[in-house]
Amino acid sequence: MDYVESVLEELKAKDPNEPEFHQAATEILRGLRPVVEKHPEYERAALLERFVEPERVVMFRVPWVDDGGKVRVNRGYRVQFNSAIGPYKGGLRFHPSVNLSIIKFLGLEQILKNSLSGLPIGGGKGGADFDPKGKSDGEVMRFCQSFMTELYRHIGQDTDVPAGDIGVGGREIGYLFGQYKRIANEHVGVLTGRGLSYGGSLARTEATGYGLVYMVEEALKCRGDGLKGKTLIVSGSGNVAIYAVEKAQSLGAKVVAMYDSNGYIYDKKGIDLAVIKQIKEVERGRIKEYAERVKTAEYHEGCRGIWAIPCDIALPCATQNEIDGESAKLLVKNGVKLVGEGANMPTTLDGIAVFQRAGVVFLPAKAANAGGVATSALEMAQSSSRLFWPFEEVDAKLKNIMINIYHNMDRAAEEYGVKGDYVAGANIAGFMKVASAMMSQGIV
Ligand code: NDP
Ligand code: 2IT
Repeated sequence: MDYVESVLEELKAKDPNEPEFHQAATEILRGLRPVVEKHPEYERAALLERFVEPERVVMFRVPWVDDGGKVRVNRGYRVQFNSAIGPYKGGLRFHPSVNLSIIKFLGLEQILKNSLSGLPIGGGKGGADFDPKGKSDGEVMRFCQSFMTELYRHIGQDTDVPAGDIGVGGREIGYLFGQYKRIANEHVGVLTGRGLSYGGSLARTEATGYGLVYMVEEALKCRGDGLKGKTLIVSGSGNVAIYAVEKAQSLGAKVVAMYDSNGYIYDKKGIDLAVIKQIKEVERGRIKEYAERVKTAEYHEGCRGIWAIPCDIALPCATQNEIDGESAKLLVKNGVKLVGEGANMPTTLDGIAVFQRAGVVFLPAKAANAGGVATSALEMAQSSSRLFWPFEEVDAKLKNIMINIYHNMDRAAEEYGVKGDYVAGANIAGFMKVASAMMSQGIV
């Protein structure tokens, strides 16, 4: 058994109940095989064993009182995975499915994503098995305050800087920041994705979706093509999905389908994003309501059916494992040419293999959705310098970062003999900097 497989075996034996973490580690480590073959010193330094072991894991009780006076208890997490190249950085996810396996897979991905961004940020991730859906603002606030009452002692602007993810948007970041400031007595950039009136950066809200589309446009441009006239499916209807649709439409693409966790809408005339924003950002409603308001649209219960709709480009922007091998085969059969991952690990290992065998251009999450965290790092820079940059300046930096990531992963894939395999390319390009920093810092 080679070095990569033996590390994977050991990891699965140590934590057998972490399937999402195993999946992410398998994708990453197998992509790194050409690197460890070229660098035998990495094995001598047990670099991969150290890379897959978080520097620190914090799990904590989050008690709060609901509107009916009932005491509720959730479980909170922060995985401080790797600080070789900068302070831990990564989002917080509030969703009932959250567990240690999910936070560890997200944290591992985050290390390489943050490295790819070219900015000095390490990898971390956190969250809770709390469901903000159906909760009042007061309940969400009390939950966030309780969560931060424990988390504050583990984070700091130079230590660990959380942000949003699924279920954590502007409202939650506001409540979390308010509680941090109250306890720590400092107004600093300890969280990103803050509101514009208290230290946030312009373009952070749009950054992940816009960044994804900037990379898609660059990949198409390098093939003598562009988004204009293309038909897209964008899954999800949250922060990432909405701003991916906005940018894709502004570049002349037609988005025909989106979903939330209950079902999908299909609007062959092209989705009216203003209606989606009203339902999702203002009313916190369900996507079903779109079909009640827009006559050309159909609504279907369940999510999977979305991948049977013919499209040129698919942008999965909801959650992990939304495209499995079967859905990937359907997309390929219906002519998909490019898949760009807005969500983290939205495609299963089987699904990735289907796309790659079919010659579909596959832009993996850690590269394609890095625009969010990259812009978070720009928010940190603005906080430290106590300045605000105009929208156009942040957006131009974001675009430049996404184009650079695309070419770095493309080059890395070619250099290591796997041209066009961006899964391996992104893993290699992201890992080289982390590996170099870890090797320089001794056995830590
Ligand atoms: P939001 O909470 O804003 O939106 C999530 C969307 O995905 C909602 O439409 C939600 O539907 C849907 N969704 C969530 N879980 C499921 C599920 N199990 N099945 C079907 N649909 C589901 O989150 P974001 O847009 O911020 O995040 C989306 C993805 O992008 C995640 O994978 C996240 O990790 C990733 N990401 C986010 C970044 C950011 O800056 N926010 C940066 C990089 C990656 P419903 O409302 O019904 O639950
Ligand atoms: O997955 C991600 O990159 C995010 N949720 C954003 C993290 C961040 O720190 O902005």
